[in-house]
Amino acid sequence: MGMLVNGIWQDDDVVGFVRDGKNVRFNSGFHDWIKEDASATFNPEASRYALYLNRTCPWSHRASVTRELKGLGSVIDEVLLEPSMGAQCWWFGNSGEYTDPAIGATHLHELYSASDPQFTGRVSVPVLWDKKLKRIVNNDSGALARMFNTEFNQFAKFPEVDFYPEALRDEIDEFNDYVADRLNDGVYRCLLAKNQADYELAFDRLFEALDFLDHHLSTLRYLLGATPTEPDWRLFACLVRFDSIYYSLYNCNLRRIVDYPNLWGYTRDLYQIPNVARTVDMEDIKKGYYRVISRDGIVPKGPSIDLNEPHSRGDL
Ligand SMILES: N[C@@H](CCC(=O)N[C@@H](CS)C(=O)NCC(=O)O)C(=O)O
Repeated sequence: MGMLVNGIWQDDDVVGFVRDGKNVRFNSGFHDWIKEDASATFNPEASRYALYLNRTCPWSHRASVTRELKGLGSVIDEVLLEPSMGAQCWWFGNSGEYTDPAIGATHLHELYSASDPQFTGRVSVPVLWDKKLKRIVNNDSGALARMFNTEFNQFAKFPEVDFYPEALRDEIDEFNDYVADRLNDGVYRCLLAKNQADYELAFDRLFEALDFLDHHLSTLRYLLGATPTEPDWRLFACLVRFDSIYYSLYNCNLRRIVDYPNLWGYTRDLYQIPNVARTVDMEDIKKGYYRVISRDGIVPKGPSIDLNEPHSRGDL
């Protein structure tokens, strides 16, 4: 897939950064934190930061949905990249629809090497760019969602929305890990397994988790009760892509989400929260995955899924 080594793009991955069925997650690279503190390099400010992402990526999704639901749309810019990867990973494409307002980059890796000319690592979305210091602040989706949740409340339209409430932090951390391991990474382990046994193990762990979550959500509206928290958005990002992408393209085909009564209602419930739908572009999602991973690049027309179908999760 390719990566940066000492700030230079190269087409092959180097040892320690090769993705396969056993290694699916790597150190993101940039871990600075935005904080209201006179001594901090990065303070919360309106119009200072830009979130780079595309609609394909489920990790970007947790940051973009937090930005929407906190009401930070006019505080933190959003810069979209082309949904499908090019020869040098994420890029702005050649349709003219996507451009980089910061440094006129054609590829995302240029923003990485502009931030750290010696950067070695994978070039991933999402990325939070500081327009003032002209560098990446952080490229870890969990950290970005957390910062949007807690550090921008003075500018947020909905400061009262809290996806990491103090009283639930231990349970949230636990569910975050479970969803990351079993679902977000679990589908990739199915895709990238190098042999039948590894694939079957990944497949069984994935569906065991979906069965467990379907049961868990039979009595609770959201993972931790009556309001959504961080792990709900991590799970949503996987579930909303599942039937269109992972079921067919990633060989995760024991059951679809529409076959799980509770998970399917839960996915619609989250989707129908105001402003969530604008973070989901199923056509872009399909293009992003199929054009790159399927052998012929053909994007399937189906399945036909109605995320707006009413749900009765409000009764729980
Ligand atoms: N560290 C990242 C990982 C995100 C991630 O895996 N993004 C994928 C897109 S969905 C990516 O950009 N992959 C490119 C690569 O790893 O080379 C995070 O959690 O924010």
